[in-house]
Amino acid sequence: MTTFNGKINGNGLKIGIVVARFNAFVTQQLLTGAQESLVQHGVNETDIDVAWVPGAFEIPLTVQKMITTKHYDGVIALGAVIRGATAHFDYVCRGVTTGIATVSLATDTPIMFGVLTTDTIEQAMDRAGFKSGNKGADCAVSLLETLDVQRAILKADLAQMT
Ligand code: INI
Repeated sequence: MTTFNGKINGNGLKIGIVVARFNAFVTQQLLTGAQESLVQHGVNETDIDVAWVPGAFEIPLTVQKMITTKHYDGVIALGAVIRGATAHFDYVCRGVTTGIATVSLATDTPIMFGVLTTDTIEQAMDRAGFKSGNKGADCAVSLLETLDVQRAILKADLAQMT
């Protein structure tokens, strides 16, 4: 039996970040958290590219565009969808969640889901570094771990073939 574990090591990795401008007072905090955490774990600042989009609904297509360039090992998607009085919340949430999952599987590329979906502004701010952690920073660590565990699986597979 083999157990694969990923290490949190960003050396040599190129990372794309797609961030929604809607609720920017929250998403800017998520972005800062992600950038700081990536650099803290060894990613060069110059190897992190950021694309701003109008809202969370626009995230999946832009992530796909980034991945298509083949410049990035993985991508972090950041946004904040806050429930209002309309059903728009549900449509945007559904679009961004299924969109990101579809793009990740179709392109065989890790995409971290750093889109907050909350009932209130306070809940979103809490998760953006104001109280209970920063979802952007969490996504950075999750991405590095996911990339490393994939590397370990591929390495073991190659070793078996030789
Ligand atoms: N986009 C968000 O990122 N967060 C929201 O809370 C939000 N709400 O509530 O409407 C939102 N809407 C915009 C949407 O993502 C698209 O940008 C827009 O519909 C244009 O396609």
